[in-house]
Amino acid sequence: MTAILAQPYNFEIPDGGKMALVIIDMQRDFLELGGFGDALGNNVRLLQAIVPTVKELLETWRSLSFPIIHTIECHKPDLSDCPPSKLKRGKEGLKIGDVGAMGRILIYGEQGNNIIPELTPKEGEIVILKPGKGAFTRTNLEELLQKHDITHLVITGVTTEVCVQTTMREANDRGYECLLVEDGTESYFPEFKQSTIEMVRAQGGIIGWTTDSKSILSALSIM
Ligand code: TIU
Repeated sequence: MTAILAQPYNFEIPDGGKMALVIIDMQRDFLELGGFGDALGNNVRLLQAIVPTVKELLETWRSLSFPIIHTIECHKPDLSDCPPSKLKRGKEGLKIGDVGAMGRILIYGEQGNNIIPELTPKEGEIVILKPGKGAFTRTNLEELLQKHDITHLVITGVTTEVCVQTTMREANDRGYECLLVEDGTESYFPEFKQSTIEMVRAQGGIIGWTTDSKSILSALSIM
């Protein structure tokens, strides 16, 4: 069996395309000015550095016909799926549903809510619309993973300590083997990214494994 060099130890690649690439919330709302990330007071430019890495992984997964899952954090236009606690957060005039430079903030279908053009999903790829931070909460992700016989998740996207870590924890508790791509994830807070990487792989991989994209690409190239 082929394995990916990872920490705290090698991550074994399952046979038969059971390893999905998960790309979390690579939306204009988090990476560009005028979106949700910006409205929360963050420097969104920090997140743009991982786009080429995630794109390279995406193209590799496409070339291997391995499963691909994109997620979008979003809410319905009437906000009926947004808990009051989430809605209340943020600055007046810049909350979820308010009109920003790219349309209504974090609302499905608005310009700012789209995945960035470099990573636009193709037909046949799974797209999960999620109202929470974790991709399993109030979505059919688990059902889809079971339907497609997916057991391993290679996780990328933003932000490391919020939607990425929450999703990874949810997946780990459901029995999925998760590998976090260190150069394929980013945070508005570099120290939070580093801590997340360390806490995921501590205690013998309590939540999963971490590695870099080069190790993944090199393992896949000799399969
Ligand atoms: N604020 C922040 O860091 N993240 C989010 O609100 N959502 C995601 O991480 N996608």
